Amino acid sequence: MSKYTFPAGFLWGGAIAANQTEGAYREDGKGLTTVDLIPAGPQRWPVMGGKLDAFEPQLGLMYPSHEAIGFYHRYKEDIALFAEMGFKALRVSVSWTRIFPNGNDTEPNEPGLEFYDHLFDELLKYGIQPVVTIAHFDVPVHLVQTYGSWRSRKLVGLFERYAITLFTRYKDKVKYWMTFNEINMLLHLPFVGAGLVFSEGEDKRQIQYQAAHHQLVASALAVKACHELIPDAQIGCMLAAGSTYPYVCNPEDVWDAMNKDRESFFFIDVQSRGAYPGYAKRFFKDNGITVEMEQGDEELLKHNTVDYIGFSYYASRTASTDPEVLGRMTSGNVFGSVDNPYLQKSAWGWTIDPLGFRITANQLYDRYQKPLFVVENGLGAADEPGPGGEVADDYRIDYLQRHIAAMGEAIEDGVEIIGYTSWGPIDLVSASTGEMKKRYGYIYVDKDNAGNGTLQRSRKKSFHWYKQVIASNGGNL
Ligand code: BGP
Repeated sequence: MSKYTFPAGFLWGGAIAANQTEGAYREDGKGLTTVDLIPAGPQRWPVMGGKLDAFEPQLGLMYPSHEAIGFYHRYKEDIALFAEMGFKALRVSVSWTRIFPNGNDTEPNEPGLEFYDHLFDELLKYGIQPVVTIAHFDVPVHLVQTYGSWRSRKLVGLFERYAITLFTRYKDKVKYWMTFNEINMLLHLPFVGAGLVFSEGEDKRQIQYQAAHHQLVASALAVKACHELIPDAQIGCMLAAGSTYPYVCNPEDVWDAMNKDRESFFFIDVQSRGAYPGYAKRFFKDNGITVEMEQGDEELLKHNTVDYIGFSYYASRTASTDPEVLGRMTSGNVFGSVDNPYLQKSAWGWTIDPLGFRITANQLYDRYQKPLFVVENGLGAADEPGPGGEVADDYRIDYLQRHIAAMGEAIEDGVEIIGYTSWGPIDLVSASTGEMKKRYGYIYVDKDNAGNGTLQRSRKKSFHWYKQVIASNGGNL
């Protein structure tokens, strides 16, 4: 029996994204999107960082996301399983190129709109609230080719039109929205976050911050439109969160850790407080970055701030200014964190830090004083079914149990949290590796890294555990 009390109506559930689950990447008129061009394997990281050779999938490379887990055709079966676990919410994303295959088409693609109509109807049938991310790591490839993606102001209006199309169509079905998934990822994986491709010798930071401004303006326009078109909806931002600790108490490390956090907070400071913070202006000045704004941008940002702070939390980060410590950086983390000797790590080198979750939640609430929504959290592991066919994922239960307890503590600390949608309630394609091997699900999907398997779904041990967590509103961890 846990000692935590979660608010009535707390939104327990899970979170998935179109490109990591749907597959059907060219069906029913869908256009190519940036994520369709990111292969698994050694080319993945260079492409995610903005080195792209061709604007179409390449022969001989693997793109597991093209089929993914076939959610596009199996969503009814999957939603029935989520309903069996008692989900109150499912976070999904809409694939931009199902709606506007080229991003700048004159009319939206009706079959794409219908797919999400059916998806939302199916969720609502079970009383599951759809929580919709408008852009989860995808930009229409046509817009990358034609305008250089978010480096161009042109994307602002096209995104606004896309968002308005969604609000108008789904206003009676969707009451929770989010603009850009992990908006700060634009700085770390620019092709993933903003479809940015760089040529040799370009000033990347200048381009990234200009693109960031365009996304921030686009986000504010979407907030404005959402408030006008669906007055009873809530629309939030989404941050890849995780506090940064100083490696030692040397003030140099403390200052470095603070600035690393500010790199991320910058986006939310604009989206939630409505203005560019002083530290960002100083950073631009010191680094010769000029962010071009149009007249009216500042007013727009000021008056169209988000209703809640959505965030993902997987791990905390650690910063050091000591060259010797920096030499021991952990591999495979996009934030350039150094090893924290107090913490264990997952098989993929992500720190496991439940107290860090409580710290992060407190920090975000102290800073923004707005409701928080935990829209991703979970443990990626290489699950193997046992002899009886069931995955006994006690390690996942342990991770989630400790993190949900930390969230309970944060709520006791006075932090307002409206929901918790753990990442990948059904196994899906990993964003960082592009593979199936790194699994997060309560539901196992029979598909291996080479793409073999029946795609059959089966319940893991954690399925039964999460079901009773939800049934007891977190009382039974
Ligand atoms: C976040 C993304 C998700 C998701 C998750 C887990 O950054 O919003 O799309 O994939 O991380 O990451 P990974 O799949 O690399 O384990």
